[in-house]
Amino acid sequence: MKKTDLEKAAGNGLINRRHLLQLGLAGLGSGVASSVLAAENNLKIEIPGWSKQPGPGASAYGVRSGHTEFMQRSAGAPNPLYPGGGASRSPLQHLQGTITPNSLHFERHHAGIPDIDPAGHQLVINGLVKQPLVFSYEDLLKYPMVSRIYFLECSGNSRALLGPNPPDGTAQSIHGLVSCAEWTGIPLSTLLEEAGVEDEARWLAAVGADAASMGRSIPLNKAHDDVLIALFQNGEPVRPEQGHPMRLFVPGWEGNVSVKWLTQLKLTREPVQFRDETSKYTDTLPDRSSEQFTFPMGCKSLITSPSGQMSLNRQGVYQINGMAWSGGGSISRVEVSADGGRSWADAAIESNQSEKALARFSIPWQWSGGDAILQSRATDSLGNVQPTREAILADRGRLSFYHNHCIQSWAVNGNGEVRNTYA
Ligand SMILES: Nc1nc2c(c(=O)[nH]1)N[C@H]1C(S)=C(S)[C@@H](COP(=O)(O)O)O[C@H]1N2
Ligand SMILES: [Mo]
Repeated sequence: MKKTDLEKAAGNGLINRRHLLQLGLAGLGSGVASSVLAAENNLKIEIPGWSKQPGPGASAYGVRSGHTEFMQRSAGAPNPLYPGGGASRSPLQHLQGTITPNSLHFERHHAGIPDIDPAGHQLVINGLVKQPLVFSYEDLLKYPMVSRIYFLECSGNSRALLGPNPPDGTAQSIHGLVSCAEWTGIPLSTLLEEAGVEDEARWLAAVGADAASMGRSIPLNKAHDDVLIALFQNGEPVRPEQGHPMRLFVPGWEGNVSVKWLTQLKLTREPVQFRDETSKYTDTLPDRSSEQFTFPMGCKSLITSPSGQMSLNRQGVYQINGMAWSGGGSISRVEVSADGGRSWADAAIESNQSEKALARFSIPWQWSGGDAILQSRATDSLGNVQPTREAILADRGRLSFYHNHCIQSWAVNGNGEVRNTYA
């Protein structure tokens, strides 16, 4: 098939996605080894060493292939003034699908990871309730549980894009504070019902058992809606990094409210005004007033391939691939541009479009060696459309840095090098 036969979907090389199926690997461009080419050229097929003798047998606990160890979370250097504080980021550019492996789920700790023995841990529900309750881990395991796939995103994710100069980063370094898992646990509404919430209660204060005593206030209507006491993550007990033995999971909302190592839930009339909802996690406006309690994470998407610091080593057809999510619902549409936002084409959504979970999208793109600016723009089931960086800055000014969900622009130059840029 000749280049000219490809049906255009938008400017600068975006093509109709049915071509990806028609072309197959052999049609994608030069230098691609495939079984088809090997057969045509009558090449001799060598039997590799690993096919000639049995390998090791079954094991009690699995580890990943040694050939995939380059996929790592990136943890910053430890800060002696902030023991255990900091974050590690998921290697988004290496992952596919919508579930983040537990070992690569991003982390954000304010005082490190406590080593909690579940046998000595308690969850207390008190405050404005008819009957204060104390649960052990064993008690909670006896309750009926539900399983839901939800993303988790730190509200500080992507903040580097609000600085004056575009950082020369990767999908991981700029956007790696988002991950997605199947969370299994007890609907909080079940436990609240058992405790009996007093009529005047409006808020719920959640506190963690780590040395940071992380506390956050959550409006009671959300607590009754879809909040979980999560005990399992992708089928295994919640990892220590993610809050073992239990965490609050608040779907679609800024990661900070999903309090890890959860030990207390107190029903109150007013928000408690914890440190992390006053001096932190508020958005400072141009007049220096601060917006408090910006809970749902915005409608957002990101191209993960090609992405920052990758390079295209041949001209031809590429599959643009990425992820999209929204705290407001499910992803209903993802558009992609190869000309910096002048023209757009609809990408295919490859995954289930479930509420507050990651979606995976793709679209084929013909790169003919010229400059390009690749962007993606998500729309969610409430009709929210991902904004440009300019729109975010115009709306919020330059003092605010949480909750950035602007469109990411990756510039491709004539050498095929991909860099973060401001379009
Ligand atoms: N107890 C406690 N809960 C916490 C934190 C913490 O430091 N301590 N960090 C919060 C922040 S800022 C985020 S973004 C998420 C990160 O969850 P993860 O580490 O499982 O990705 O946990 C939240 N819950
Ligand atoms: Mo966070």
